[in-house]
Amino acid sequence: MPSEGRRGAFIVIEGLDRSGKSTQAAALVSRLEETGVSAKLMKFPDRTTPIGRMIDAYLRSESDIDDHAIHLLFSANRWELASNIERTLASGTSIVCDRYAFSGVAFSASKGLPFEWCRSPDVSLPAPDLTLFLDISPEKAKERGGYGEERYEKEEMQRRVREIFAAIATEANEKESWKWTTVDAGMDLESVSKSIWREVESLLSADHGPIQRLWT
Ligand code: FDM
Ligand code: MG
Repeated sequence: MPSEGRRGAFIVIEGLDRSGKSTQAAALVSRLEETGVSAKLMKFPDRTTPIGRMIDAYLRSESDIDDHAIHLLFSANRWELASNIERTLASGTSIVCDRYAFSGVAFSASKGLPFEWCRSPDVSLPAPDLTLFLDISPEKAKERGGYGEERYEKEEMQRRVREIFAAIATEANEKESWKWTTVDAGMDLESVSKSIWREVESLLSADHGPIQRLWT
């Protein structure tokens, strides 16, 4: 139950493939619940919706979609769940989200689409209260069993994506419009969990205020 009608926190976990995002996101939800904080796991792309199924087919190379069009579908996939995010937070439940709009920009911009263009469809989505960027070198990521078969799981692409994530981090920290923290994801699972929990604990002890809007 929310205490004094306090809204939930919106925590986003970003990073490259094989950085441990999904594992850490699930672990964080469990830890929050153990601590008595109601929490829900979300992930983007959410492949279960009709738009999500189109994205899934694209990622598995079962369909070809223009780079701009697929970018807009990824964004639409967030917009179709935006009111759900707002309702959940308002009800006092926190959200841990595996990827969000930063992945949207990083992956599409790495294909050569203009950065500003990539950002625009996501402007004014609910903004995270905390973004944890799990940083890992593409070499180290590769050691963790290599990439799978999906469209973007290639070392060259991951390298470019990492550079764009770094640019987003710099901008986020300069403007301080939302809190972005880089976590060294090359450490063992336990150490990464500990770093994440330190950040989350300080977030939870602070007052969140109203939900911010992304890039406004
Ligand atoms: N991805 C993810 C994008 O290209 N744009 C987006 O907006 C999002 C959320 O989809 F390669 C890419 C990132 C990744 C792929 O993601 C599938 P998961 O986390 O592996 O399902
Ligand atoms: Mg993947």
